[in-house]
Amino acid sequence: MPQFLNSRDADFDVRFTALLGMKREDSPDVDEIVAGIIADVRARGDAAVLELTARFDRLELTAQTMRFTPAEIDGIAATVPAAERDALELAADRIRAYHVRQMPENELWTDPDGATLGWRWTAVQAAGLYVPGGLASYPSSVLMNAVPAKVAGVKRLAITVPTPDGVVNPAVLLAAKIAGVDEVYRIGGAQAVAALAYGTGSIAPVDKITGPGNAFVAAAKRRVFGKVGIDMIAGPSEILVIADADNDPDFIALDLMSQAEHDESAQSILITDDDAFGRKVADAVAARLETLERRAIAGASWRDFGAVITVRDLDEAAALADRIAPEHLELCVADPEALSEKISNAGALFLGGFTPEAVGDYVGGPNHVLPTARSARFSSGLSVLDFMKRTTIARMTPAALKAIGPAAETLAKSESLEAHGLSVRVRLDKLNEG
Ligand code: HSO
Ligand code: ZN
Repeated sequence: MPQFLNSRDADFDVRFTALLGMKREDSPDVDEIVAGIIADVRARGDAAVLELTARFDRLELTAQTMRFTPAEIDGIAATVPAAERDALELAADRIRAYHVRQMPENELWTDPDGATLGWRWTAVQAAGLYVPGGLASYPSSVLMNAVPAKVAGVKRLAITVPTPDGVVNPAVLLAAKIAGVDEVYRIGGAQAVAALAYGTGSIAPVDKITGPGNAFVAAAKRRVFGKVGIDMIAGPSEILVIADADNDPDFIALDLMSQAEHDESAQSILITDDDAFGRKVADAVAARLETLERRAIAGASWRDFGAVITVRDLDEAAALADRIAPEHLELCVADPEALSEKISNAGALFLGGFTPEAVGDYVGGPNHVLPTARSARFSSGLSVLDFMKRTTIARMTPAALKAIGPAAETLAKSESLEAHGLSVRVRLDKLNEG
């Protein structure tokens, strides 16, 4: 049974605060092991990666066979059923169309002092995308990472995907192909992250690494941050649904279960202004949990972290949503737009009763790599900007330097940085001579 909370209850605030503070992730401390793996890859390059792959993935590779050839990718991708291929293509098209609109503008203007100022956006040269193996080897996540990178203009995009015992999800390779990925390597774990960050004899280093992974991958991403950029360290999935009594309880139950089935540590919360409706949704969840294929995972998530919260009105729901700062927020109410304007802390919004969150996981267009663990208070989902950087531009005319240079000189003096001040002064002197 999930927790039932009611904002009218005296202990509501204490219980709600406890819900927010729940520690959901029990990530093992693997940092020491990861530090050793990274050091080994830095020192021995390919040899280390190949040895670790043999040990962890039971796969004997060489520097040559580490990388899938284009012919191998084509052959394996061709085994994906046509319906799945069509769906991936539709998803890629929609994700591309959405992310093209995120492309930022360069700016350049001349201010009243005569200074020309602005900035210019450029793509990172090379990016690496980590794709998990096994159960969470999601082709949709390949698209969500690779398509924005290519839209941003990343020239070289490399994927690493572990293939334990040589097994790979063919749809992952097809998604990589559809997205225009340039290189795919059969490696995983901290050794793959290290290879992408530092390079080996046969893998050139990248500038930015994105993509989800297990505790080893997360620790490795933290460790290589600074040498390369990283996206974020994603935690278990979350969904908050705000729904009024005009919904079908079974629809809402399935929306809650769609994230619960990701992970035993996922969190699904319903906020409603109708207590009886909340009970009906909980009953519908219980019924679905009898048969869902992933009932063990979804059931554990719902039992340990699920919650049904009854509030007095939707304004109260909006205020609670902002405190939760969920990864995904569904607004299944009569006027979702109006309600959405009252909420600012959410990774992704899904408006109205016909927008199940799962549509956003696959084909809506917006990215499904989103801030978790309440980080939507200060961060955003993956976008083209994650694969770009901004260079500022300044050009002074002589008149502009005359106008603003003396203030720079004064500040340089106050900071006791003589060469700073002199670099301005010698130019001003020359201008004053002329
Ligand atoms: N909902 C997940 C992403 C995903 N769903 C991939 C299905 N496949 C992110 O929270
Ligand atoms: Zn999902």
